[in-house]
Amino acid sequence: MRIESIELRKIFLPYLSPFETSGWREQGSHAIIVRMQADGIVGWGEAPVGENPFYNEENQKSAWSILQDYLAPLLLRVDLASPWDVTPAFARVRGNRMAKAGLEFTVWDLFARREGRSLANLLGGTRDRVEVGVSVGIQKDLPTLLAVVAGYLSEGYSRIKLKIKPGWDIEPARAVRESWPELRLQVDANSIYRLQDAAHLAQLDAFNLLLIEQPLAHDDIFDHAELKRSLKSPLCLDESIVSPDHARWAISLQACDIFNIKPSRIGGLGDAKRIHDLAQAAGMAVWHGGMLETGIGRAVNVALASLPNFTLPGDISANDRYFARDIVQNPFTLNPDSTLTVPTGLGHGALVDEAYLDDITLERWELRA
Ligand code: SMG
Ligand code: MG
Repeated sequence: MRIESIELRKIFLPYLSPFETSGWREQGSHAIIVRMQADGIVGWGEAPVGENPFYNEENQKSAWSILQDYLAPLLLRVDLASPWDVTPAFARVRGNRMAKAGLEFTVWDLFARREGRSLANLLGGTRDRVEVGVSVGIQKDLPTLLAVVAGYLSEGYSRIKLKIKPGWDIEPARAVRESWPELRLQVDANSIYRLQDAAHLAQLDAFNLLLIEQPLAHDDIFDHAELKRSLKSPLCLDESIVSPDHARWAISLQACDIFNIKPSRIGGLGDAKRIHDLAQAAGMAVWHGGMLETGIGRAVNVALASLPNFTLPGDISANDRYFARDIVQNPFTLNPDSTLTVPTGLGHGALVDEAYLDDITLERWELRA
């Protein structure tokens, strides 16, 4: 397959409410949306970069320039035998994995459409529904947090993740656990703690958590291995696992019990599937994370989460948890059993609302072969 054109758009799509983590607060999606044409087919993808380089090193401006100056021109020069050829074609460009993923997802969508298959089917998905939960940002006080959690539970979500930071960790976890003794509950620190906080973090063991996600540095594996020995709660890595090699190192060092897999963080679906397979072979569970994607990235995530070793609920909530209006005509809705239905149509299945996408586009750029 030769890609004939690549169109990029910078967007701003406001969230229903700001999302706050241990290190930043964002008001909306600053993703880059990708549209490609090949063999008379149109494919769509998303690089779910943020406004600022606070989750990883990338942001909307950096991804915009790396895509235009390097990745899009490289992709137009390759004859693709399969979507697996994209990642090696980008190997000379270090890092910048979300920018790479935006293009790689789109190529998977094109191949799936050309073969008349769904993306989930092409990836080897085995489920028709995926279990999901909600990631709840840091709130102004405990009563507000309990009201927000109660709201999501009443919508039918059966697993809650709390964002934590020093001063907003033990008490929020305790308050939610006391209110809902049976709730599937987990926490995510986004790299705010250090190894010397081990005794403090061990207090979270009292709350029967599914997991504690990424307490230590974004690029650490070594200290997490030591921290894990002092925690009873399962330890999960997110930011630290950016490639199959990182996954292999973490497994070998016994640095965690569980991986959060986000194909955007990993540079694409190919390497995300490799990590899924490595974890499965090592007897380690994985679950699907989220980057508050628009309906396009969300459809990609749902397809990947249909693979067999995704055995814990994903941070892949229904579109209406994020946006008053999304840029797709077929948003996911939550099933009563806290699942989303895996699309069975062509490609990832998101039907882009191009008129609304135009409305929220800040800048457009196109490259033709
Ligand atoms: O997509 O529902 C979602 C958000 C899930 O908490 C979530 N993601 O570290 O796992 C994580 C965070 C990163 C969000 S960055 C804006
Ligand atoms: Mg995380």
